[in-house]
Amino acid sequence: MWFQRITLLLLILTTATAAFLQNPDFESPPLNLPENSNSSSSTFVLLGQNSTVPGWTYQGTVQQNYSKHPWQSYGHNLGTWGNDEPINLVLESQTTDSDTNSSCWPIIDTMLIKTVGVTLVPDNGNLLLNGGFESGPGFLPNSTEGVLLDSAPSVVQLALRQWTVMGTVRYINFHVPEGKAAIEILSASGIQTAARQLSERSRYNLTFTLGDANDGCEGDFLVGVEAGSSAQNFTVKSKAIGFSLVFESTDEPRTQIIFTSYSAAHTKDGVLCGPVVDEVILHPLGGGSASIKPAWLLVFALFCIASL
Ligand SMILES: [Ca+2]
Repeated sequence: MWFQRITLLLLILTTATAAFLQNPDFESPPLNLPENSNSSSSTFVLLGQNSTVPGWTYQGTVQQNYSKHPWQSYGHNLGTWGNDEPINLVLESQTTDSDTNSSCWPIIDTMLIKTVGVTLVPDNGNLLLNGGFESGPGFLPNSTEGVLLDSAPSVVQLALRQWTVMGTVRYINFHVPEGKAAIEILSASGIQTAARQLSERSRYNLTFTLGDANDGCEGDFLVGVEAGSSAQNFTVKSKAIGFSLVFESTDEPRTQIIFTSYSAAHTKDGVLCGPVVDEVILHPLGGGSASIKPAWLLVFALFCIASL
């Protein structure tokens, strides 16, 4: 079986709707190939001026790639648009001063657009939204490598809702401690979220699960956890285990919750890997609801009424 992919040298563009892309995996072969091209004997086939890729237009130099490589999937937030509103999806490689003469360029393959709900609902009194990482980018069918998430200039550009990424993390759907997704923190990277409207000078309990993704990572992991003014390091073995950190809120309007991996780990194949975090839950110490500000309760009550 051929694996057909596009080498992107300048710019490739398609028209998309919220739930549909034509030829998202480039399995429909290009048309009107130059006469001297032969995809059965060549890894790369240069597309001619009159060649067309179903569902796509392109500018610059583009090649069809028939080889098989190890791949990495990335997730990105595309923002919002109206129902049935067509959009242009543009993928463009960019040069830097150091590689203007480079002959190596990115290869792209399957694209998946997943719609997500507008509102996240608090889960079982958890003061953090999306603490179980269940709202994030989609996974490609039969994919086992997860989805890489890089740090983004703005939180709205990140496909993992309510969290920001420092460095690079992997969104995974395998060997997950809870639900259908979790975060694997790669070397020297981290994730951060914020709890809002906590009562001042009140004590809270942050619980979370740490483990590994069963992906061949070797050794123990050192994970730093910060909550408000409290910070503690945790040594993580392979088996997923629950941990907790008690902290006292400050008078800041937002209390930052941060997980950082201090371990530089690789699998035996040389792929970056790291500790997995899931089930991040924030509760007032003692489990009562008195530590939630009345304004926050009012917002939640209005949301419930609006949902009826
Ligand atoms: Ca989860």
